[in-house]
Amino acid sequence: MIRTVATQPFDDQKPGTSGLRKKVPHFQQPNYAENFIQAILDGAKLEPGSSLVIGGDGRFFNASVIRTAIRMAAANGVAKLIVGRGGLLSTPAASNLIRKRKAAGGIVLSASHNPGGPDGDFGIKYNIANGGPAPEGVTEAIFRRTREIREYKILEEDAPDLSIVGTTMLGETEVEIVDPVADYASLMEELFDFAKIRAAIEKGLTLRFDAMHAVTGPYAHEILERRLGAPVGTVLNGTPSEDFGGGHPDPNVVWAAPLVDLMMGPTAPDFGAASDGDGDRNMILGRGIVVTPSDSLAVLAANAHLAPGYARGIAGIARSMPTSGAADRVAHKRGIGLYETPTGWKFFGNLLDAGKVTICGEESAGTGSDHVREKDGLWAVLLWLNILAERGQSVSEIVREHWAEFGRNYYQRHDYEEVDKAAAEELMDNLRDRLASMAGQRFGTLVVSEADDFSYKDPVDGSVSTGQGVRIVFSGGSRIVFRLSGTGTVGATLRVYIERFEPEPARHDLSVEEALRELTETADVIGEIRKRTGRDQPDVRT
Ligand code: G16
Repeated sequence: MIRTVATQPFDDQKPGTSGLRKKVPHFQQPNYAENFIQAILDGAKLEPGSSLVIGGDGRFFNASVIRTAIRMAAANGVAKLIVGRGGLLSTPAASNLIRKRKAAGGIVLSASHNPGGPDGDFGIKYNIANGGPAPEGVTEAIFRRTREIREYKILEEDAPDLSIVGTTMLGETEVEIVDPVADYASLMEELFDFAKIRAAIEKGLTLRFDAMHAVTGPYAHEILERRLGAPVGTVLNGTPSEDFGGGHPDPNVVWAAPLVDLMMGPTAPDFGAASDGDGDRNMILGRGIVVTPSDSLAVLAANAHLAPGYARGIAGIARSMPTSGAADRVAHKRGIGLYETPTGWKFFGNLLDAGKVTICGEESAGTGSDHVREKDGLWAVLLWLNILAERGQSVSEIVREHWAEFGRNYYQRHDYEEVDKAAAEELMDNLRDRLASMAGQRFGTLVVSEADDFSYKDPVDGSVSTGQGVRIVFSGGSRIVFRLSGTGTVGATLRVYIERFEPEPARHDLSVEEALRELTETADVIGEIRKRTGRDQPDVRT
């Protein structure tokens, strides 16, 4: 029986960089999640007979909203639902299932790397038929529906038992519960030389993978420990928990500090990695080295041909604008295309679909390829392992050789979190107002060569996205980028991205702080960060 429930629009359901993210209590308001799910189902304009994939990262409230989403999709006439067992699907596994099953799209419940639990964050995003995040045209349509919604539809019957793999009917809708890991693990076996990685592990290559109590635990146990033969205990924090063990499932030096300490210490294994809440981000480490996401993208792009899935070479590379230019140097030297997009994986979809690029990456710990349409944490881990197995060198040797060949882009991102929203917006407006007069200005030894507010015209569909971040470039190529995050849930997060290119190998051993000191000071002068935010220091440096 379909029940039609009267509701009122909420005025704060505009999707951000990656779907709608709010605090759990905010999502728990009556009809809040239902309104957004109905807006997705309306905005997605599904054809009759369509299938949808549904899954999430297992955070607090996931189990309840999954069941609601199933009942609402059934009430709205979706013919078939493919749901991860226990309501779990990593974001890349969801992307893979959408593509493999030719579904019309997917509803993924995740707030990614944001903390979970009853006072933590929750999120809902929609992915389209190519498996990728909905592009702006679709998120705008969803947002418009949230502003005019007056009712939603939900089935009276409860959703089936999600713990049992198999197919049942819910009203007119077929609901198939699938093993969340199997298809994804098979895809990884197609792309990478598992025999070679397994042999390297047998010969003594040691590794640790920190799943951060999040969704990748079951994937990593299956792939790293079972299929690749790494010893039990290789996967740390491998059981998903609703509050991620009380931590932030954010793979960076702050939130994955125990792994970083291990990798910097005397008992470090050869290779370390971590992934985030929904399994799309990654952090890569070697003994004594943390590889920045921007460097990791460049190294993976330069070496991808060593893995069977990319043996024919890569068509091109895409990176988000704030990501360092390290990958550009690889593209230039190899004579392949380099595309600079706004922040957000959704901007890579068209480039991947059109075959213009094979590998994409972002400074925010995301790397991926055309195998799915999301960034993919374990994919990055496996490509690194494949490269290590082929080259027989350490992570540190590979990175240093890379810098010697292509130059080093010193890079750091400074995050000022929970800043007063109005103050952060004024800071950005003030910067924008001064852009036109900035070229030629001198700050210490730095002279501004160009300054703009990044805008992007999609080369495939011609759509234009403006206001994507203020770039200040200095002669010599160093740059500072200012941008407000689109994924925070409290106040505003100011991100300041600082980069300096150093071609000379003799100068590749500076500490990042030392290499970027003058630029960091200049960022405060130009952005008036202290004055406008009242902050002396960023909360997080990655
Ligand atoms: C999302 C997007 C990424 C983006 C990141 C940070 O990642 O998918 O493309 O780079 O947010 O965005 P912002 O700088 O606006 O906070 P995730 O892993 O949070 O879904």
